[in-house]
Amino acid sequence: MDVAAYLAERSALVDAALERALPPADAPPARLHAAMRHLLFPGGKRLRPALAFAGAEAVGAPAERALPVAAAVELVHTYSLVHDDLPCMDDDDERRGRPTVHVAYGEATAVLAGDALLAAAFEVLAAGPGPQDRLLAATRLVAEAAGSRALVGGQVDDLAFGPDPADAAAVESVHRRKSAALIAAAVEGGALLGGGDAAARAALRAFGVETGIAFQIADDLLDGDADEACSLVRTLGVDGARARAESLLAAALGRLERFGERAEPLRELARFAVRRDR
Ligand code: GRG
Repeated sequence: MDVAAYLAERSALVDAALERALPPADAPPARLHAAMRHLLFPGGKRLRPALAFAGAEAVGAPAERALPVAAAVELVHTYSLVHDDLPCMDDDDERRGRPTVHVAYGEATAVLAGDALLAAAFEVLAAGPGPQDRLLAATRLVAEAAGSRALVGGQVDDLAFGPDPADAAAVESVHRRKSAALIAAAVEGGALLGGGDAAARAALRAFGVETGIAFQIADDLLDGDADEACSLVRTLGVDGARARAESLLAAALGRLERFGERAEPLRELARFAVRRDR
C-alpha cells in the first residue's frame, strides 16, 4: 500500500468536509473566519483524519462513514496548534510553513479563532450523517480526548516541566494525554461510526494510544531539541527513545491481528507516523 497516496486521497475527502463545515472567509466577522481558515488550509499531514477513515475500514465499513469524526479531530487538532503557538504558550512565529495565526491576525483573534475551531468540531460531529446514538458516542469520545483528562491536562503538565530531565513515566503520561488521546479517539471514533463492536473498538483504541505515544517520540526525535524537558530523547537518549518508539509500534501492530487485511491502511499509517521524516 502506498501510504502517501492514501494520505493524499483521504486529505481530499476531509478537506471537502472541512470546507463545508466552516463559514466562508468573507462571511462576517471576516477577520475571524479568515483566521480560522489560516492554519486549516492547506493544512498539515491530515494524519488524524486518515486514521479515522482507516478505523472505519478496519471494521469493514466504507471510509466515508468516518467523515464526521475525521473532520472533528482535525478541527480539534488545529485549534490546539493555534493556541499552542500563542505567546503565552510556545510563542512560535511559524507553523505549517506559514506565519502562526497570532502573527498574521493578532493575539485576540487567534485565541477566538481557536475557540471557534473547537466549537466547529462538535458542530460537524453532531450534525452527522450517521445513526444518532453513534454520533453521540463519538462526540463524547472526542470531547474526552480534548478535555482536562487528556489534551488540555497534558498541555498543563507539559508546561509545568522544570529544567531537569523528567523520568520516562512522567514524559509518557504527558504524551498519552497531549498527543495520543486525540489519535486514539480518531481511530476508535472511525470504528464507532463504521459500526464496530465494543471489542473491536477497545483493540483499536489501544492501537491508537500506543501509536500516538510512539508518534510523539518520533516527533521529538525529528525536532532534535535536546533541551526539551518533556521528551524521551532527553531522558533516554536518541537510541533509547528510538527503541521505545519501535517497541510501542510493535505492540500497536499486534492489536491489529484480528482485523486481517482490512487493517492494512492502519498498519501503514502507524509505520508512517513512527518512522516518518516530516
Ligand atoms: C493548547 C490545549 C492546547 C494544547 C496544545 C497539540 C498541542 C497541545 C501542542 C502542539 C505541539 C505539539 C508538539 C503537540 C504534540 C502533538 C504533535 C506532534 C502535533 C503535530 O502534529 P502533526 O505532526 O502536525 O500531525 P500536522 O501539521 O501535520 O497536522
